[in-house]
Amino acid sequence: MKLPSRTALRAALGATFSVLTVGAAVLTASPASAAATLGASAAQSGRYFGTAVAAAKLSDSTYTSILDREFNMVTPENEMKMDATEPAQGQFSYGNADRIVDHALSHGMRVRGHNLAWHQQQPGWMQGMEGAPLRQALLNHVTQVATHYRGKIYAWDVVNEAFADDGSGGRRDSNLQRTGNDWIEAAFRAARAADPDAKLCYNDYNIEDWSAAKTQGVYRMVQDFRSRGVPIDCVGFQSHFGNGGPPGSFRTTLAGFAALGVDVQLTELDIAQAPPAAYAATTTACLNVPRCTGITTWGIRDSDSWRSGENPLLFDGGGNKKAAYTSVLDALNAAPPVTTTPSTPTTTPTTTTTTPTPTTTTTPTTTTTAPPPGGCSATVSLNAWNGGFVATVRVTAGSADLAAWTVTLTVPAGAQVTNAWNVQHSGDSWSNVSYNGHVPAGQYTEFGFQASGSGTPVVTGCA
Ligand code: 9MR
Repeated sequence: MKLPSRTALRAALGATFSVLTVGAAVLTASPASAAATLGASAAQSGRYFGTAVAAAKLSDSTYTSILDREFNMVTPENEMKMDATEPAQGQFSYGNADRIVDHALSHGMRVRGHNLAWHQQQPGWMQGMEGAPLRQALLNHVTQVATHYRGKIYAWDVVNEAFADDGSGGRRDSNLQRTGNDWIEAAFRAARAADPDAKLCYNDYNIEDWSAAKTQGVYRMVQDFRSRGVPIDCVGFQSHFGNGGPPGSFRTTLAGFAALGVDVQLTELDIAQAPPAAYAATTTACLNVPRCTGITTWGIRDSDSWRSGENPLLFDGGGNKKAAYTSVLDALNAAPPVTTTPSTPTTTPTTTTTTPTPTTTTTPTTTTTAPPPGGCSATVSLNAWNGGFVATVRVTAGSADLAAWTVTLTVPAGAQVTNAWNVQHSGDSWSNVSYNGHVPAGQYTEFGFQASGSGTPVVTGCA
């Protein structure tokens, strides 16, 4: 995309598969606990704060010291694009992207994959392709890249910027679009098959204003995908703003998409001249929408920005915090703590609903029990931050259907469970609730809980 000369510029996001929420508790967060970094302050309300990262800058110690201190989500700025990962057809190149992913994961950050399909940044061999061969090449690309990173990606921008800027609310013309209007859903299905645990997002710019035709066009697509079971979990709002900041309807837009059952995220935030009030308004728009699960700025220092002439980021060229940094930090620290509202199981216990989204971070850790034949096994994925964690426990049936299950799981000493969902528990015994006891052979269900404190929950049994 080209840098627009006007004010509003661009936008990206993730959803969560969970069943219904049971039980509730309120985290206590006192003002005295105001966090000192963007990542930690976002974590207090269960969100993340991320940045775009360029592999070439990982050798710059000023850059990495800010990155490692402040952020807990990373988006490779260019290194996962199609031209970077498949420079010759069928020959994949992951060196620079791997360096970013390795840095992020080894520093307790998560990764947003950007992106699997885009009309721009296509490798030369693809630019000249059309029709069925292009469709096949696209789906192979999605499959190969998502498979390479399987298990390492929090959310993928599966498709980027596929809608037109002409006020029609329709699709953008491109060689990909000309392979058939179903190219986007085909890409999402291929991505889900390759990495079932990554959240799959559509990412675009100039979709922040609820009244814009482009916003409504994307909304209709997401609505259609949700109604037909196309696997989409999230929408990314790039949020490249002029110095006026976000449109007044931004919160409405985020809430409107979230109501479709997807998570929403601000994926490429930058604001011309970085007015503190505009940054605060943008941050607050996200904080006011429970399913707005995180914010990513498109670079760290002004000198790192694709719009460097407009000084649009939170750190100046010397790596110093700008006034906008403080306004974002203060807004994040003012956010209410995570709460989960109890909900009643409905007639369709398999639907996805409330998302106690485990957002903050550290490298997910997993513990497993051996699956006894005919019994069940349980694995724990952990997303931890300084002072707390969210555990997601997957209960997998063995060779026979489960009618009910109980996982024996010990919470680390000193940690205190503040809320749990899809489970009833007493001491170390965690059992199914009314709607998730039946697990067909070889299938799984998940429950989760949030805790203050630290350490790793240990599973010692599943029956
Ligand atoms: O910041 C990116 C810049 O370095 C690249 O030259 C450009 C083209 O690949 O992409 C920029 O990032 C874009 C992002 O991938 C998608 N949304 C718009 C971003 C700014 O152009």
